Amino acid sequence: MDAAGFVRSLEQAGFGPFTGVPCSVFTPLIDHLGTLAPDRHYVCTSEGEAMGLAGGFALAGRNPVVYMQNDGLGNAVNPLSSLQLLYRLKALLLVSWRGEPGQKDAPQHRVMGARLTGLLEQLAVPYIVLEPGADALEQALEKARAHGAAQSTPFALIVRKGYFAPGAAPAAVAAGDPGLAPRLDYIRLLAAAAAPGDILLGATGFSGRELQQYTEHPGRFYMMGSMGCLPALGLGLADSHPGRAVFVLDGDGALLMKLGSLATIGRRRPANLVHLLFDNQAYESTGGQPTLAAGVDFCALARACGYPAQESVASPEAFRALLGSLSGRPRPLFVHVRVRCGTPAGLPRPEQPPERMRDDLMAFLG
Ligand SMILES: Cc1ncc(C[n+]2csc(CCOP(=O)(O)OP(=O)(O)O)c2C)c(N)n1
Repeated sequence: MDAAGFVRSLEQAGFGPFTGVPCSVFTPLIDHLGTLAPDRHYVCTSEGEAMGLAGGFALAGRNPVVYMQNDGLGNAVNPLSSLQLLYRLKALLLVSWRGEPGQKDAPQHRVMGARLTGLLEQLAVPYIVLEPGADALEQALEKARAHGAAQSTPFALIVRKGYFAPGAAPAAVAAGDPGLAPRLDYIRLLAAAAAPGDILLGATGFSGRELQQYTEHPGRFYMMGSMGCLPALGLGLADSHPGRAVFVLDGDGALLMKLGSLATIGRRRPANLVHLLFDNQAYESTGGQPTLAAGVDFCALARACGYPAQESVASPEAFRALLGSLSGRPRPLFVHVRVRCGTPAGLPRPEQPPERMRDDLMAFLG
């Protein structure tokens, strides 16, 4: 399906504006939405927030569209149940079907992939699995429109991998500043400088995959999925292992999704935690869609939340110097690293199953 034609069909059927959080299934769609006026497409930070925004549009008599990965449906369940379904507010949900049973996909999609339709049924959100073609879309939109008119509650279109035809060179892709170094340059420096007993935690997105694939540090752990949860996971480990330094390798999309963890860490102030934010201003691993990071002063946020020290770094040389002086710095230390998009071609997904990664880390921790 051509993304521009898809948006045209939805808008002609009275749906809009659009908001949501990316999944690679929607890359051509979001690239196209990025070319529209900002009041037709709102970039936002989490699926739950997107449902709040949709609630406002629905109260204003509009028919908002929220796109999300099925993993992100978890974030949307709370407002769905106590906003949209409670107040009976319309929303058209576009939910990707990662981990569809019988299809090959990354492990983090297995549980939700198998439960997606059952979860929507439990929530009493009717759905259609979109079949290819304009006629199937027209019929689905007619059902969604009729449901909204009769029930005034959300309706979901489940979108499979490959539904959207790849677009031309995306106008909205945030490649970042080409004068900056890529994230992997920093991850390699960190892994080489870390003591053997340190813990290195990589977030969902490319920081975790690069850490897992391109370093050998025995204390590394890749948290695939559970986007935004890594700083809190790091705090749990840091407080349980005060003798080890814990490095949290975060992404800007992930941190923005659960910004509250800055306050949780800032209150507890673990003296062994270093929070590294690799800020490429993009959801790079789902196709490079822009995040809202541009213009956000992350060091000021960390300071305001109680981190006693913050650093901004924009070159591997400065990072190397910082690593050399870590022991003398107050912690938790927040390090804002400006990076450009870019990861080695063919970055593979880890072959170890998640349980194996858990076992490896727990064995390392003793
Ligand atoms: C709750 C939830 N929503 C959406 C996704 C899909 N997703 C996986 S990685 C990612 C982008 C993460 O962006 P960022 O933290 O900036 O890291 P980068 O991809 O740039 O490495 C998204 C949107 C997800 N896994 N979970």
